Amino acid sequence: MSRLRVAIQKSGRLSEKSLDLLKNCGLRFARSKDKLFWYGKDFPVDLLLVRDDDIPRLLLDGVCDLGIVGENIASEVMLERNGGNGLHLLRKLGFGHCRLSIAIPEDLEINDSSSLEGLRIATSYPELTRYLLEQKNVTTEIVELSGSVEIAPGLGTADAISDLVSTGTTLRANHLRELEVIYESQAALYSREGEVEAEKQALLERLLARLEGVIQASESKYVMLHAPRDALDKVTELLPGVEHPSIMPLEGSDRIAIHAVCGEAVFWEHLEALKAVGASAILVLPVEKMLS
Ligand code: PRT
Ligand code: ZN
Repeated sequence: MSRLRVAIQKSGRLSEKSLDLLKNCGLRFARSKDKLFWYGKDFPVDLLLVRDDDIPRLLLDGVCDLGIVGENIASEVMLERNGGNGLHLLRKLGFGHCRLSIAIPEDLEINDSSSLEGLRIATSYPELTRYLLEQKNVTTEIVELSGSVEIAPGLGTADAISDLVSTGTTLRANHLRELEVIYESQAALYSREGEVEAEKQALLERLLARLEGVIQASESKYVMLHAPRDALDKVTELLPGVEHPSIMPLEGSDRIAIHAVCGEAVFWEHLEALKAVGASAILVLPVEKMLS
């Protein structure tokens, strides 16, 4: 019987969320001693725990069928190995958000990337940076560094950097200013481009349906409330991302109970607006599983 092999990051920013996501899809693993290969117990999906940089290559080489990795790494390796092709993005996963930005010393008077022409840019993403700047018709000298890119301008080995940013703290600490975002990234599930044998394809589709359910459930809330019968339209309009609410009469009252799954975030502002049109007893509950 076919089994799917999924590569995830062993330890780092994406590890815990990648594993949680697969566990929430009902996957259970027997951990092996070397900790690199985890055998799937109830569902024929095994895990390979590796460095994130190796994941796109393991997919391209056919060692794994699926991989969870940042789009930044997948794009870099595809450009390096395959002219930008070879992997198929199946689903963005909603975590590991960051951006690849050009940053320059605070005192350098440049206002956009077109002024970078001919300058030296330090980065751990040489292919992606070169490709994205070429798209903007800017030619630079790329200085490839494997880490601590942010100190290159201070050391005089580069004029600017192209690096991942999330909060911007690292840039500020190194007296750098974010000039331009050139690429947005988040963790995503990838497969290899091309045909897959039927049995594996069926397994993949089952896993994807569960994944979709888990992601949708985590973004959804179940809302219950009471409201005047004639406020139904207003209430439905105010519930974020709702299509078909359930309506139930309340015994001996001109009020009704409304239950709905909200597909978008529910904020205090939404609840206050609902209260203002007459809603009461408003409850917001998490949704654990969902299969549509
Ligand atoms: O050991 P291994 O090779 O597996 O891990 P790694 O050290 O290469 O990667 P890791 O765990 O640091 O990051 C994994 C992935 O997380 C990256 O490929 C991105 O897709 C994503 N990610 C999200 C980030 C960040 N946010 C991030 N802020 N990756 C790196 N950073 C670094 C950035 O390089 C810079 O040094 O954090 C610093 C900037 O952060 P702020 O918050 O100061 O702006
Ligand atoms: Zn890495």
